Amino acid sequence: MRIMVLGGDGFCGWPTALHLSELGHEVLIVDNLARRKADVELEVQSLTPIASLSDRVLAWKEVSGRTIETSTIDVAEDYAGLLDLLQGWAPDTVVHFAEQRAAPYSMKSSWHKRYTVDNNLNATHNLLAAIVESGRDIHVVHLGTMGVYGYGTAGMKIPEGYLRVQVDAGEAGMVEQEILYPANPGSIYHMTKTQDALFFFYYAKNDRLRITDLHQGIVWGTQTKETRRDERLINRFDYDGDYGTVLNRFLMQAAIGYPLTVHGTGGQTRAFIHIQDTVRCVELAIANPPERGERVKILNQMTETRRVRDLAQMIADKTGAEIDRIPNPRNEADENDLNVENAQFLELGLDPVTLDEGLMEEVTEIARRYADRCDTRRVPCRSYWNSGREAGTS
Ligand code: NAD
Ligand code: USQ
Repeated sequence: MRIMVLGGDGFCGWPTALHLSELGHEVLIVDNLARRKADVELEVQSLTPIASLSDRVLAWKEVSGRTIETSTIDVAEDYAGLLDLLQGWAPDTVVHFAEQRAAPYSMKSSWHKRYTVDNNLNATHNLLAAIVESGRDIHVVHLGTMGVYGYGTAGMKIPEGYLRVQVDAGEAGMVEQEILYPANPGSIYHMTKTQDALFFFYYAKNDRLRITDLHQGIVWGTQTKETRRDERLINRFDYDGDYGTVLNRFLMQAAIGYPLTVHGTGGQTRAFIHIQDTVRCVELAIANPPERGERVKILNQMTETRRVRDLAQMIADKTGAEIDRIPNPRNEADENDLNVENAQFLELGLDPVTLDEGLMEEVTEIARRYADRCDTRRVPCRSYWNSGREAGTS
């Protein structure tokens, strides 16, 4: 298959591009390197020393004999360039990772809010409009987020995208319907993903585009089977207060002797998935597209749920790390239970990697190896959800 990976230089996109190439697909990475530029803006760098995109693909050629092509266009701004690629390179599938993905980054200032909205909505909408204009039957596999649902329910499992509801239709009695699960974003970033879901709903209905939306939990780990093959293929590792995600941050903090930064009570429960399972899930989603005319296929891409304070305690017990409870910069529920349906990927053959399987050790080992690259001034989260959170009054 010919597969374009939008955002293929990023944390999830790079290992996915390698995995798809290893499976024998033709791969084209499209990435405007915005993520590397954000590191410059934030005066931080990936904990792991990542090679440039051109060195990465050269190294992959040396190691595997396979070619990955690249293009550095901005898919949110260069509509004509994107259309040219869809028509000229002619992909069967486009995997879409090309969005600004950090909730704290999206909340830093009005500029960051506007950039996140402009970038994410235009990237997604340009892709959909360009596929229609190209006239090609291209399957879109998009990386969405568990955060489109919010993190609480009326007590049931969060279903995969659609909610069965009964509405009172008066004389017609109770009518059953399936609706898109109500959106409940917790940041500007998450809000863009709920808007993406509406774009998909519309284009699947109006233009019969084949679209799969993967509502992914927090990705942890750094290496996959392919990125381990050569130092120049190493994946990025974000540890800073904007882009670092909770489990990788805690593992890295423990490795360098920095107290674990639990926000608030740590009662927040979230869904998690290891990066090796991310690439496997994308493989499975590509192999199992919806039919033309079918509604958007939505799968929950996560393998387990954990409470933040339990993660911190588990890591503290293993490593002796201290736990630091800090005022929560985010406006989010102090405590929530989370129960998520993920039957579709299990039925497709996903054999989940879980936290108990030794891969936490690998993250710790990587964090220790590159500890000298860590700037501890960049560890605290300094992005506040609102003025009350900043002042510590709400
Ligand atoms: P990332 O920031 O590491 O990668 C995104 C890539 O997209 C970057 O390389 C960036 O340069 C590129 N990009 C952004 N805007 C672009 C544009 N306009 N044109 C071309 N390229 C552009 O993020 P990631 O962690 O790899 O996440 C990838 C996707 O997966 C995101 O959409 C994110 O919402 C989703 N996701 C990530 C996680 C996670 O824990 N990392 C969890 C759930 C969902
Ligand atoms: N948290 C801490 N301490 C920290 C960092 C985070 O307690 O040092 C808490 C946060 O307050 C939050 C939870 O941990 O309650 C998760 O935060 P996170 O930064 O790990 O994850 P999040 O902001 O939700 O975003 C990440 C990815 C995003 C993806 C999302 C999936 O950056 O791209 O969409 O996970 S999900 O969370 O399932 O919506």
